[in-house]
Amino acid sequence: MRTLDSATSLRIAVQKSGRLTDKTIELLKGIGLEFDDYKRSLLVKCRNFDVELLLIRDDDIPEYVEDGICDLGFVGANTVAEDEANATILRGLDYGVCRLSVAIPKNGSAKSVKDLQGKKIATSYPVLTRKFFESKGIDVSIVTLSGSVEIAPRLKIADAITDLVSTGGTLKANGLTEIETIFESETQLIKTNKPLSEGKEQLIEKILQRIEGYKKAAESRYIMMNAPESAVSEIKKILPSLKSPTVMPLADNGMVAVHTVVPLTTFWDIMEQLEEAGATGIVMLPIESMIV
Ligand code: PRT
Ligand code: ZN
Repeated sequence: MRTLDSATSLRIAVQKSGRLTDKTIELLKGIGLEFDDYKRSLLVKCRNFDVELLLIRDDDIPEYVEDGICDLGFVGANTVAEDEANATILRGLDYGVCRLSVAIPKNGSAKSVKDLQGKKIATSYPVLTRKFFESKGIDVSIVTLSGSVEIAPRLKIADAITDLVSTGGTLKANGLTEIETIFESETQLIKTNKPLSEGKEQLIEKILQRIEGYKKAAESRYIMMNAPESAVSEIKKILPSLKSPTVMPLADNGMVAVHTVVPLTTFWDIMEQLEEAGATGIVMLPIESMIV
């Protein structure tokens, strides 16, 4: 059993309670990290790796990683960019997807961002917002609010806003229209730029490889089917598999079982083509993880 010395454990920052928490915990468990209830403690040690999770507000994550208090962090790209954090983005993760957009009152006089010249813009993202308007050569004054930005135009605090949007429901409910996207965001895994021990670097490499496999598995399906032996060459042409499919003889004369892995995006097209080629009893199974 490995000893878990907090001075040397790889420390990973995770949002304590919010939109990114469940998916991040699911991902960490999915790549094989075992830990106890993360809801009751701020610092959670992994049982099977020299890793500990620090559960904090998402806004604090870039700074903690920049300062080397945490070695890795899972946080929205919007937060990383707004903080202008000095950290390395290891990879994007396809959850927490949203965009930072400019929105204006539906029945207001402004119709495009150009019409916002000289106006007040409310936002929780002053850095990204300022950069955007500067890049367009539009002079605006920025009103920084920590939340409920969508109400600012109705309260006459601002003429327009920039805010995170996912479904667009919040903007609509507040009589606002999205007119331009400033920044596309998803969750990112970031790494400190402070020097790390060889052991930590190796562990990070391992975590990255496992995330790769976990993501690939989520995007793939294992498929099995039966087919007449004579149809195998046609079936092979249809299957865009990573390697050649496994073909096994069945007890029935002239019949074989074909097993392989296919990308989820093409699954339904492939299924129909396989049926036409003579495959029967096609079964699709999710894959928990795979080495890629
Ligand atoms: O307490 P803590 O500070 O940790 O959490 P928080 O309240 O600051 O953040 P949280 O949990 O709301 O969001 C964390 C991260 O999730 C954000 O930084 C983004 O990277 C990502 N994310 C994805 C979103 C959204 N989608 C999102 N829709 N963050 C916020 N929203 C809000 C948005 O601000 C607006 O109020 O949801 C509303 C719009 O949603 P729609 O669906 O109506 O368009
Ligand atoms: Zn926050």
